[in-house]
Amino acid sequence: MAEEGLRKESKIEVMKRESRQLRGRIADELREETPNFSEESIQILKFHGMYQQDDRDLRQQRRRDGLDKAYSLMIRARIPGGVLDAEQYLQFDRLSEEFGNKTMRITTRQTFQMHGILKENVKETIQGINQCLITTLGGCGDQVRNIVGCALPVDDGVHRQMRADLLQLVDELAAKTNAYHEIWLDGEKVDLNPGEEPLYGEVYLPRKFKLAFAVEGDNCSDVYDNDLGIVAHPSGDSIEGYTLLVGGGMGRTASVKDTYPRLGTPIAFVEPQELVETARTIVSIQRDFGNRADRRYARFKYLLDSRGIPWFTAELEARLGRKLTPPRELVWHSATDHLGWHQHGADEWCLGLFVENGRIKDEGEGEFRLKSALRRIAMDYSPSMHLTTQQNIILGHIRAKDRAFVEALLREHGVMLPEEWSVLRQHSMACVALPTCGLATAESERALPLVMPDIESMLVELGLEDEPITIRMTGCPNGCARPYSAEIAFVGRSPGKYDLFLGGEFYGTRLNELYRELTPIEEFVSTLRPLFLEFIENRKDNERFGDFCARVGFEYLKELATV
Ligand code: SRM
Ligand code: SF4
Repeated sequence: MAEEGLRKESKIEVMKRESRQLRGRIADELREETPNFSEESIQILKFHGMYQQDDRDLRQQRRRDGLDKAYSLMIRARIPGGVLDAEQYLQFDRLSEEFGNKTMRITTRQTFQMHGILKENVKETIQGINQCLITTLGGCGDQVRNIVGCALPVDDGVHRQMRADLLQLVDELAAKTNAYHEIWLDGEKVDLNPGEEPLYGEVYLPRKFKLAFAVEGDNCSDVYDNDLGIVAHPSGDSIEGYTLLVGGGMGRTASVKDTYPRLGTPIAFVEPQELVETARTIVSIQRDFGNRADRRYARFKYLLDSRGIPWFTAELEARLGRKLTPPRELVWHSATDHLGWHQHGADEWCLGLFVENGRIKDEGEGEFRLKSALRRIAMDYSPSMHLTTQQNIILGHIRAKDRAFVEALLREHGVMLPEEWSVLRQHSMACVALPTCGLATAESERALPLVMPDIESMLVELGLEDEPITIRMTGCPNGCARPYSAEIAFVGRSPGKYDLFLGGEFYGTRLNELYRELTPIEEFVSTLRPLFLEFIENRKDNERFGDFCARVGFEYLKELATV
């Protein structure tokens, strides 16, 4: 499949090539008084960090009323490692109120998305984001995406070095086109010069490319799910080197059987000073050999599987001009997000807050007002803000004497402290899905909060309420909430129906498998209940739910379900 597709360039490759390093007709279309962009511009806009969408809740009614779709844009920033200061946070807050749908969404790649921005306001929104020194270039598109890593603001040598290396990679691997400045920031037009994109050339990458950092032992950022996972090995207060994993990715198409999720394969250990060159070379191999004919097979994982890891390492060694050192063994003891209070300096504390499915919003008067609470905290205490890859937020650099005030502010706004959420909820994620995602075939962000109380009640009844279990939902098989590495996953297939996957490993090192296709949402609890009963009965010492399902096997579990 992947090889076969190498013959003819896909339509999007042609669009990229003809876009003159991401210019296309965007600037002209911005001046036109239409509510939407052309198909060609939509594709190029992705590279600038935005998606054209329409409100799918309104589609039918508008069609009946003879109206066009309710178009708007989703804008995704690029926030390396998820770190913001309070002023930057407040700028997103202001922009989402003025131009967006008044919510902000922490994504599974620790950045912000704003939804509902009208075409006429998009330029001002981008300028507002840039005013606080954040870009949206690289938020989406066929290039290196937001580089993620553990968000805990630990100020030791290891985390400082990792952050510095992460930023160096952002610098090295980011698109360099001047188109972004020309279009959005009214920058001076420069003549196209062939060196404008030293890494990407004219056609960028065949597909998105994702990188994640972790410190050995703590896989909170799901390194295995990335095209390139980078695991730091500390030695005292510094990093001795990194183990690199290649070819992770979650996306699959339910109807195309030879698309699949894959976990990264450890291939090498590199010293810190070798990291940037090695990462850049890995990206260049995908650039030169990745499938540019069929986008379904264009991710790096398909290149690796079609040509094989030995081919890849040989190519990497040839390009680097040196032999690779074998990877270190990876041992994990945590993958939980860093919720609750942690001390990270002499008089500095951080508070990891659980944000249900990443949505920062206010709901009604006096009830749940997370957005107002965070605004007040940002204004009064100026914490650093750290978005996590599990859609949560950590407020950093809070002094001990302010802790009680911060908690009081949260309570005043109806915001629960992390420990007040169930253990299951703390390990849950859902992708956006409806009404904005054009690819959703089922609800996700709006559905998970509705089904969780019943699952939680069942776990309380069975005495399993303290059991950490990763549980994730998506509105289609694309895998935006990384469902295939969770212990339990509901993957939307059609309205109200989900494929149920089980048996992932808690630390994200084993993929789950399809247990029951097209499970109606009303049957989640009745489907899971016999499995949990069996788990209580037959688990080995401290065995986790995912490991138990994988050990006993689905045939056995399915028999139980029919008893
Ligand atoms: Fe994703 C496409 C949302 C993380 C795999 N993803 C989309 C789009 C843009 C839909 C579209 O193409 O029209 C979604 C926009 C929804 C909306 O209304 O906002 C969307 N993806 C998201 C976010 C916001 C989910 C979330 O709830 O947080 C995440 C934004 C991350 C970011 O800040 O960059 C998001 N997407 C992911 C992840 C998880 C990750 O990267 O850690 C994955 C799986 C990992 C991977 O890439 O393999 C992921 N998204 C996809 C895919 C499948 C790609 C593939 O290899 O087949 C698509 C569809 C596509 O690219 O064709 C997709
Ligand atoms: Fe949309 Fe599917 Fe991604 Fe969910 S998993 S945000 S439904 S593309």
